[in-house]
Amino acid sequence: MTDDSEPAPDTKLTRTKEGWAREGRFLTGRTSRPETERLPPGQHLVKNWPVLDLGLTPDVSTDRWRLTINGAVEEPQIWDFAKFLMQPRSEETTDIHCVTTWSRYDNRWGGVATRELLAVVQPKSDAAFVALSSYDGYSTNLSIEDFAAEDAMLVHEWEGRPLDREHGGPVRLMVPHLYFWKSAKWLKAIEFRTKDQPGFWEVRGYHNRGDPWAEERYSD
Ligand SMILES: Nc1nc2c(c(=O)[nH]1)N[C@H]1C(S)=C(S)[C@@H](COP(=O)(O)O)O[C@H]1N2
Ligand SMILES: [Mo]
Repeated sequence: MTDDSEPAPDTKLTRTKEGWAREGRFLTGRTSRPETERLPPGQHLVKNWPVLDLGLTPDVSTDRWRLTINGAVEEPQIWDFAKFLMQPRSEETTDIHCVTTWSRYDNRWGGVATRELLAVVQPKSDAAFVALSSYDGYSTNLSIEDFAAEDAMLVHEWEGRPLDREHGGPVRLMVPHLYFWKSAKWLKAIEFRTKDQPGFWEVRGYHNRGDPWAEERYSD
């Protein structure tokens, strides 16, 4: 496991993706809606499941995994893996859309719906954003509405098996209506906030929201 205070690495991929944001790479200028077009503009389908991250793969066993949920909530939580498994279970089959232009259809997930988590922690009325942080030092941000999407989940299973470590196991976020960089792997903390806090890619030229059908790839 990597140290929490370790700065995010300046890898070749990180520098390349920052360059894409500056150039507006892959923008088609088209807009489409999920109801009419399953594949968002500028995306292509893949059958395999690529691994994308900062190049660190934290080794967090289910024994040592903890999820801290705090900030503007009535009932802050620290869940261990057993407590996570005690929450009502959900299953969803969703598509993945990565900003680097690959999409993958029909991923079957098992885990806990974000709506179940919201029911437990009870966000205060002025909580408008969530800040997610991960065991590799990664961070990302969502509006509370996007976090609360009906099909958004904290997932620990993929295709009926434990989620692979390289894909964010033991537990990652899965928010299917936004680009996949919003779906933090190796989830460590969820902070409910009254003010937004842009994350790793959001401060490096990527869009604050990231709707694939509106091609919200970059910040301008
Ligand atoms: N903790 C963490 N979560 C992360 C990332 C990361 O580097 N660290 N990368 C994001 C990006 S850019 C993508 S496309 C997806 C990739 O998930 P996958 O490797 O399972 O395909 O994870 C997202 N979540
Ligand atoms: Mo990505």
